[in-house]
Amino acid sequence: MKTSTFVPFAVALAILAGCQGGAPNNSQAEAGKRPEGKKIVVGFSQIGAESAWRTANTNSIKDEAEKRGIELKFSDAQGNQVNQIKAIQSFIDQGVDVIAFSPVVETGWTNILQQAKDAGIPVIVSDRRPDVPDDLYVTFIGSDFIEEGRRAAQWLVGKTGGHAVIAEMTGTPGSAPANDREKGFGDVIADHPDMKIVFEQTGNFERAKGKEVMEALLKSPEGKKINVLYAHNDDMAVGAVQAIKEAGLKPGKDIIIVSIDGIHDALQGIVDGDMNCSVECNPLLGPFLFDAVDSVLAGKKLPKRTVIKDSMFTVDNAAEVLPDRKY
Ligand code: GZL
Repeated sequence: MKTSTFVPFAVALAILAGCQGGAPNNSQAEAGKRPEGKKIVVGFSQIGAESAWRTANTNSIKDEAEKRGIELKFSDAQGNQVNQIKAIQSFIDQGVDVIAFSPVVETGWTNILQQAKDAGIPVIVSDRRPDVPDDLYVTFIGSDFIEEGRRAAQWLVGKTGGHAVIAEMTGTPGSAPANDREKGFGDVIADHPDMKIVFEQTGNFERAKGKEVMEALLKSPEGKKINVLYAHNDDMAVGAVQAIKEAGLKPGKDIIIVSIDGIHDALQGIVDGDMNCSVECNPLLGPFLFDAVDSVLAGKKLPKRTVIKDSMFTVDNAAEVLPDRKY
């Protein structure tokens, strides 16, 4: 991504609603010719249902489409890129007005997105970035995962005084959040020679896998050395907490736990003292997505990148946020 605009949620919505001008592509040029009363049809290819974050993301998209009277053709790929590509192909064949998707991994999208472009169907990228030329999608709406990784590491430096033996539980291999959260975290701890990552393994963003990986780690020599777990999402961290407890250790104390997403169960873990920090990654992208759909169909120019503002939760603020946490 060449241009990156970091704006708060409300401001980002204003930007999406107010963008003017710009050369619409042929489908946008057709926008003025939509038959009266014809519903907007959006095809959305979702990754799957691997985490509480993903469920909240799906619910936000479905709820917003219903609220706006948009016909949503929704496909759950069960974590499989081939299924996502098939879904996008089907949306092209059906002649939907707009295609949106969250790419499970960064690579392998150029061909199918070129077909969407050739068919004159605008593509909006939600959540995760694909590694494709900028002209193959209209806009990318999602959080800055590198910054999330940096924030997790910066918090950990403060918590540990720059001394830590770290296990890193990574997200889906090849996915933008896994790549970027690893990079952001690594860039910060590189400045602290007494902070070392001694173990790295994927839990695929899944709670059960997070528990399995931690169970095995605690039985290994490295498991005796670590005093920090950095998990690329809260679901894996919550799974790891269960394994740490079953091994007779105190999560949040014997092993400091920092993760990303800001889901309810992580905030509860922080309040209970089992976890220590969760960097938020806002999943409620539905309003952004459908404002962008409206703008695209109205022929308005959109920023290539809209970065969603994220918060961070620790023992200082988790309790006040928890009661109203929707996901
Ligand atoms: C991040 C999103 C990630 C979440 C995980 O935007 O793609 O995928 O961090 C989810 O919980 O599975």
